[in-house]
This record gives sequence, structure tokens and C-alpha cells, in this order.
Amino acid sequence: MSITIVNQGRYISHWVNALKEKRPGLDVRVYPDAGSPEEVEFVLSWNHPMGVFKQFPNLKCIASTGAGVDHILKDPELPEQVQITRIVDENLTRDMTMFTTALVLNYMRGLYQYKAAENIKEWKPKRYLTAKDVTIGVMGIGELGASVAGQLSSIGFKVNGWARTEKQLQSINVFAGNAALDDFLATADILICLLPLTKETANILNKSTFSKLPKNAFVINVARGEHLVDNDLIEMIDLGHLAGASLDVFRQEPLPESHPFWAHPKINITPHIASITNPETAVTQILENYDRLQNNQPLLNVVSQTKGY
Ligand code: NDP
Ligand code: OXD
Repeated sequence: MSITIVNQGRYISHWVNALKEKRPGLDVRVYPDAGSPEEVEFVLSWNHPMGVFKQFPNLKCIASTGAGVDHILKDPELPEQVQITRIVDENLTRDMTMFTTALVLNYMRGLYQYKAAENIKEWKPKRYLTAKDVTIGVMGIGELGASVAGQLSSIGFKVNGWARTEKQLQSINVFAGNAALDDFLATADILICLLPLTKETANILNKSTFSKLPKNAFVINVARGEHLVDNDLIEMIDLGHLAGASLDVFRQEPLPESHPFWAHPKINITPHIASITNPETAVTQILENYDRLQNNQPLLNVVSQTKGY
């Protein structure tokens, strides 16, 4: 059985090298050079061309090269009975935890503003927020969100989380379900979105949500661009209800040059780099699943197609 990479432009050669280094002799193919369609059973994928999977009649597993699987599930012609897996990796989790912590501290200490001041040689110390002044709300308390929440709590923030189901976490108060959303939002001076993109969570960062946050709240979106209603964010910042936002993910990536986010003084942009899967470490779980599939064993990190994550 081969592993076929179906990936539009994201680190393809890293994956090929990591797979071959870890398992010399492995038959690794890169779509469209996948051989005969009947031979494709195990695919490693990121942003595939829509509809491509239906041409593989024996496809059994699509492994996302990232934590998210929305890019796979949005395919209207996804074959039934195919298992979909995702990456759960301690490096990915650690990188996301560090990145979001950096964004929180950057905002609280005004580092972007001091960079702008430096450009005009302005010496103007400002009062700043400290951890005890700020409650952080993390939307999505899964692999990544729980780690982010734990780290921020350990450096002195009060942290609340929001998830679909109830959970007990040390020092994090978790609000569960839609009925608890407004109470959760009312506490969040800094809101971090780490939800998967599903039918339920699309457009969740909208005007109504923002209006329930305390005045001057700051929004961090490191999940997916489709969680955010772009114009609602700009409107709520310009009305003075939100202090600003840091965004790592966008509806269209790369973010088009004409998009108003680029020029907005209170919106910070990074190019979807919060946490990138490292093929050298993640390849171990891919190969484990490749072996399991051949031995008819249950796969690791399978997502529920019903839940969408
Ligand atoms: P998980 O599946 O581990 O966690 C998802 C969390 O979201 C769970 O706590 C889940 O609740 C909660 N959730 C899902 N649906 C709802 C809902 N309708 N209402 C309330 N809570 C909900 O995902 P990860 O933590 O691994 O990843 C999260 C996302 O981060 C990825 O899907 C991806 O989009 C994004 N990401 C972004 C990266 C970047 O570089 N910017 C890098 C990696 C990931 P419950 O626990 O109850 O099931
Ligand atoms: C992911 C991502 O889902 O990089 O892993 O966005």
C-alpha cells in the first residue's frame, strides 16, 4: 500500500522527506502522480482539489496534515466510509500555546504600539494591564485550547473556557454548550478562538457575540477565518466596543491586498503561522495509522464526521 500526498502547496517535500527518512523504501506518491486510482488507499492531505477523492474507489483513510479537518469535510463529494484522521502532536500544541501567550502579552504590554512609536522616535510610556486585571476566555477547550488555557492560568490570568460538553479542569472554569455562551462571553476581557470550523461554529465571532463581551475586549482568532464575520469585527472596533484584534487565519488566504484588515491600526495580522505541524514529529502517528489500517486495527485521532471535528 502506498501513501499518496494530495496537498496544494503546503510543505509537500518536507512530508515526502520525513516519511522516507522514517521508513526507507515506503512507496510515497504525490498527486497527480498517484499511479492508478485503484491503488490509492491512504491519503495525506491539506487543501485538496475539491472532488478529487471520489476518483479513488479503494480509498480508506484521509489523514489531515493539520489539526483541523474542515478542509476535508467541506468537500461535497467526499466518499462515504472513508476514515478521516487529524494531527494531535505535543509540538503543535506547545507552539500554539506559546503563540497565543505571545499575542496576549503583546496586546497587554502594547508592544505593537511601541514599535509604531519607535518608527517616529516617540518616547511615551503608557500604563499597562497586568494579569490580575484580565480574564481570558478560550473558546474550544480541546487539545490546543486546554493547553493554552492551562498556560495562561499558570502565569496568573483568570481563565474561563467554553466547550460543547462539560469538563473539569484544574483552575479553569469551563462553560458548556450554547446556553452558557453569553455568561462565558460576559467574563472575557480577551477572547481566544480555538474552535474547529463546523456548521455550528461558522460565523460565531459576529456582532452579537462581540456585543456580549466587556467593553474594550480584545479578540484573538487562531482557529479559522470562517469563524469571523470580518465587517462585524471592524465595526465593533471602530465603535469603540472592542480594543482590537490579532488574527492569524482568514476567509481567503493569503489575505487579499485590498482587504481592510491590512490597514486597520487596531488589527494585527500574521499569515496562518500560529502553529504548523512539524512533519518530522507528526510522521510517527501517520505511519502508525498506515500500519494499523493494514492490520485492520482502530486508527488514532479519528474525527467524527457527524460532529465535524
Ligand atoms: P479539538 O477537536 O481537540 O478541540 C475542539 C474544541 O472545540 C473542543 O473543546 C470542543 O468541545 C469545542 N467545540 C467544538 N464545537 C463546539 C461548539 N459547537 N460549541 C462549543 N464548543 C465546541 O481541536 P484542537 O484543539 O486540536 O484544534 C482546534 C482548531 O485549531 C483546529 O480545528 C484548527 O482549525 C485550529 N488550528 C489552527 C492552527 C493555526 O496555525 N492557526 C494550527 C492548528 C489548529 P468538546 O470538548 O466538548 O468536544
Ligand atoms: C491546522 C492548521 O489545522 O495549521 O493544523 O491550521
